Amino acid sequence: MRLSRYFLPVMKDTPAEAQIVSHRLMLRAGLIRQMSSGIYAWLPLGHKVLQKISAIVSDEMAKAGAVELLMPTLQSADLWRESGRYDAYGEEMLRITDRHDRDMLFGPTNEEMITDIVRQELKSYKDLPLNLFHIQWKFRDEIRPRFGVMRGREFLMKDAYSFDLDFDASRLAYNKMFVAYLRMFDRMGLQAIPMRADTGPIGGDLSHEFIVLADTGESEVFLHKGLVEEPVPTEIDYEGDLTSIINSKTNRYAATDEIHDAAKFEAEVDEADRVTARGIEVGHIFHFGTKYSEPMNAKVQGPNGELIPLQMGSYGVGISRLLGAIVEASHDDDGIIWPEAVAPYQVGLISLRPKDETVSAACDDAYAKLTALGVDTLYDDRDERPGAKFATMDLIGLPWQMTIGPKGIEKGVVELKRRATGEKQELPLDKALELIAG
Ligand code: 5CA
Repeated sequence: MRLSRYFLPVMKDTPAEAQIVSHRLMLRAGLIRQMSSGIYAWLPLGHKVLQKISAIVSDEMAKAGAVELLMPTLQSADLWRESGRYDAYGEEMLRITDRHDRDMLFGPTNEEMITDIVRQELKSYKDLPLNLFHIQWKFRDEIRPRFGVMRGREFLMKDAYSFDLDFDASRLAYNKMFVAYLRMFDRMGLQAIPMRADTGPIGGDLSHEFIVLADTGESEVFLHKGLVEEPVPTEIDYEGDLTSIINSKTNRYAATDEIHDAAKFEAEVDEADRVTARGIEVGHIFHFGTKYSEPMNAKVQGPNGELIPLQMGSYGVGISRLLGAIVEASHDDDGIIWPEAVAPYQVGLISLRPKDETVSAACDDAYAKLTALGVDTLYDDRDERPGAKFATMDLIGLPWQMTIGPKGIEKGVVELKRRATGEKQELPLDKALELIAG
């Protein structure tokens, strides 16, 4: 992509309304703009990261056996009356009336809707297990939207829903999602620590939050130091035994402030191993059995012909919140440092003299070669001062910067900079391409 034809409105100054670094950097780097309180437009660069994150989430869901669909944002209030949550959900639900005076709502989550879809189609235990997920915008009329996309009113969520015949099968579905979450956050360059949590308005008997440690996190967390260092397996056999992976991630003390037990923490964890920190909840998984299937009459025929209510769980990831969490976890004074897997472009190509024909020809050549190698490149071909170009590239945080100017061309080299370390080297173009593509 040529920057001269792109839409990247960066800001030099720190926006006054932003209290935390990720919000400031997301505004400054031209990822988002606020349209009203807690509602954001995703500008091209931000939109691209959103898509990268969504693709990783979808991929890990598919590997764990979940199947993607897409449900609407608007829902009928009647479904929520069936489950009993229409009144219980309270002020956070945005209620809408259509022209026929029918009560609608902008979905804050989809347990009722997916239960409705499934109860109409599933007849027999032979149709199980089933796990369906979608990535769709949600609306929650948060009393205090803040920290940019971290606590928005409109936000993008991945929500998966599992359906099983009995408790054991349902726990297996929960475990698969648990492990898939470890993988997906790890692929995004994040260390997300699972913690037992309160089930809140979703309900149920078991839930875990996945928390990224960051000073600006909204929740306080307490955990054993060893959990931070626990590695995530690179490949997972979902047909194999997942309990050892889960145990290694849960057999030491870890709790959010909601269910923290100070006496237990002190008894179980040596003082030297105690971590008290702040964290961002990037995912939350729930096992709630028949909480929705009973009242909504979602049943299948069991092996002996009897009708059995479905055992369910739901599994959420805050996709738009993840951008904020990743920026909190990965930035420096100059701007964002995108982990490779979620970076909007892999390389920023900087032309030092776009008006010089030789330099332009060399840059166009490098751009064509990068593109041919499948390397997504943002090519700064604008007629701007080099200083401003470098500052923009550092701000938007692409993993590599390749700079081409008249001096380098004379020497037969380009300059390659690694954004994460600041390390620079001069080398011939073909060597630089090898390094980037390898
Ligand atoms: N139905 C369940 C799971 S599918 C559910 O809604 N869970 S949740 O309420 O915990 O939300 C799932 C994830 O969405 C959270 O872990 C969080 O990462 C994200 N999220 C929740 N509220 C917001 C918000 N206001 N702004 C941005 N992300 C949010």
